[in-house]
Amino acid sequence: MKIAIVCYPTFGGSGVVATELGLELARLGHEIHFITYSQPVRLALLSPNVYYHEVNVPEYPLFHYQPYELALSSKLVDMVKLYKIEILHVHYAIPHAYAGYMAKQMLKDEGIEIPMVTTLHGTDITLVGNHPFYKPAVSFSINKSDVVTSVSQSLKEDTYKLFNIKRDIHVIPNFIELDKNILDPNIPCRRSVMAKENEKIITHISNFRAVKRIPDVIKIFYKIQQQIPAKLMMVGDGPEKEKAEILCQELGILDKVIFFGNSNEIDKILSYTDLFLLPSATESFGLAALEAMAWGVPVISSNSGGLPEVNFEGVSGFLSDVGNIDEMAENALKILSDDAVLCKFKENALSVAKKFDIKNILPQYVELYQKAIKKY
Ligand code: GMT
Repeated sequence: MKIAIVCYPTFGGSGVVATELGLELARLGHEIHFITYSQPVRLALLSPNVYYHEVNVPEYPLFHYQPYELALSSKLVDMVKLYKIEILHVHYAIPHAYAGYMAKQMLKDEGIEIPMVTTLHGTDITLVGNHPFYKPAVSFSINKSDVVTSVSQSLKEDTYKLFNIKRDIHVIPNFIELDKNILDPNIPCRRSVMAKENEKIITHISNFRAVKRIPDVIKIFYKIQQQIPAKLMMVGDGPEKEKAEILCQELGILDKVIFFGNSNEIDKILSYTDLFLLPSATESFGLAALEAMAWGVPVISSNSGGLPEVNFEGVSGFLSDVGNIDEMAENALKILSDDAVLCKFKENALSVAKKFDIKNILPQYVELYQKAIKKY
């Protein structure tokens, strides 16, 4: 199949999922065209069957806001015609599903019919898309998609609750490429850069937005390090980062916390991690938690949104109500204080992650694509 993938090219989960999906489809021999405003961070361009088409939005002083949707829909039309693309897969409803629908209409006018799959990722429904300023356009473009998928059952239910959706929503969970999780033995062990031998390594990875409840991460760690020697790895960047650094200083733990910023060494960091923290206010799936589990790292998370579908209570970690940092810290200590318990949770985390192996998930997308193409 010739498939166009539209996504955000940044470190966010939706862009990561879209990129990994495209790369795996390309490995299977499909022709994949990524269409976005810059090269997706995890995209290796020198892969067979992979194309990247940049959407350029010329700056024009008349425009207070540059019209990205317009440029994207025009680019989609041009690329579909040029490469004879058979299906559009847009990740994140805003504005991608909207631009995709416009492209479909323009193509129809020229006698080209092409199906569109829209994958809902979370904030496009629960935080941003739900805003009254966007809601009619988001409802419309979801209803006009040929196939709609969501990354968890919880997100599917939220979508039906928040919007007037008349279409079926197929739940296809996010995935992980487990075969990739092997560190190059030629790269020297760098655990010592992060922590001393006797210190446990605790990690949080996110875009440091308010929804991630960064102060909770710090406060949970504060309680943990009072009981056992530990270090906290804070990976990622965003609006809450500076406040987090100040909080660490106020609590007197700045020397026990490393702020990495956006890192390309996530695999290395996770491979040395003992526990992952994700106390988010809402999380449609929690891809970062799954990535940690795939390295055999247990997870302490909130129980919001789709997290219970990924982190299994008492198996791969523990889940608590949002904001219950005392319980989260207690559960973290339950896991970390006894090496035998930690070892069991590590094993469990990896076996839960195996359920989300890309090999099990990818055929579900392929089947939907094939059915959608056949219908046209
Ligand atoms: O978590 C974010 O703020 C980024 C956002 C995104 O669109 O990249 O993540 C959402 O999509 C991810 C991939 O499907 C999910 O794993 C995240 O749970 C979801 N974030 C939220 O629902 C807050």
